[in-house]
Amino acid sequence: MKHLGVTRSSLQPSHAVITPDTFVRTALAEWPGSAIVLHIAPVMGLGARFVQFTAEMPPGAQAKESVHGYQRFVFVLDGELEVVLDGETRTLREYEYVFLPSGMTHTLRAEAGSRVSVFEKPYEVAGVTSPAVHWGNERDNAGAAFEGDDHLIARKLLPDSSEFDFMVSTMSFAPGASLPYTEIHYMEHGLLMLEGEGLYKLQDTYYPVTQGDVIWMGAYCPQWYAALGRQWSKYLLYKDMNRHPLMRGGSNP
Ligand code: UGY
Ligand code: MN
Repeated sequence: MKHLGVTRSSLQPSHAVITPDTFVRTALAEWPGSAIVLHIAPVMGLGARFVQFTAEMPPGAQAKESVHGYQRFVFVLDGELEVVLDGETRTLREYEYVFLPSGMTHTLRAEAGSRVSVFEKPYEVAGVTSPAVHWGNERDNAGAAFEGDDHLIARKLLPDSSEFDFMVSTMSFAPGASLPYTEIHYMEHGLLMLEGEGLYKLQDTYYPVTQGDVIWMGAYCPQWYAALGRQWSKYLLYKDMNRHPLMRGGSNP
């Protein structure tokens, strides 16, 4: 839909839909040689408190931990990513991931051309133990029926523990399945459509969405999704969790 500037991308005060035809590749110092598509960031001016980006890494490209000490969640979309930590090296392939806590020294190295989805966030201290490194494979996670609907499977990719100040999940919908009701909650979301297509209702607008699209949903943005097409659809979903809302939004004492 490049013709005459037409696009499905739309930025609104409570949400944003960002489609691949509008992606701009840029660079980050911590990711030399990789093309970075920075989808969601506080500089949008809409209130986002985290960063979501896709790193397109040519073979051999490397990345280091954030010099600012941000927590990092890295999910491999395709390719092969070697992760080197203190005394531990693992190679992650499609749909495998790692959570790297604040300040954890590490190197990420693309062993083949790779695309990775990354979420970063400053850790919010809350009088609980800080989280440790966590590895996983989305495909090994059986998940659970969401609110009793076995045509809608939620897979939590991190432990459901208050040590973590965010959760990343996948939500899988059979064609025709939908969220059971319009959700309104104080947590925000970052979303990447991994598979399939459907209709996302955000605030008062229904958006057709498909594989590769990104969505930001701000706090309290009314949200509902229904899957269309002939195959299951699946999205990767970031959500801030387990922290008091008065400690949010940059107004910490
Ligand atoms: O749990 C959630 O917040 C999730 N169901 N939201 C969403 O899919 N938009
Ligand atoms: Mn939600």
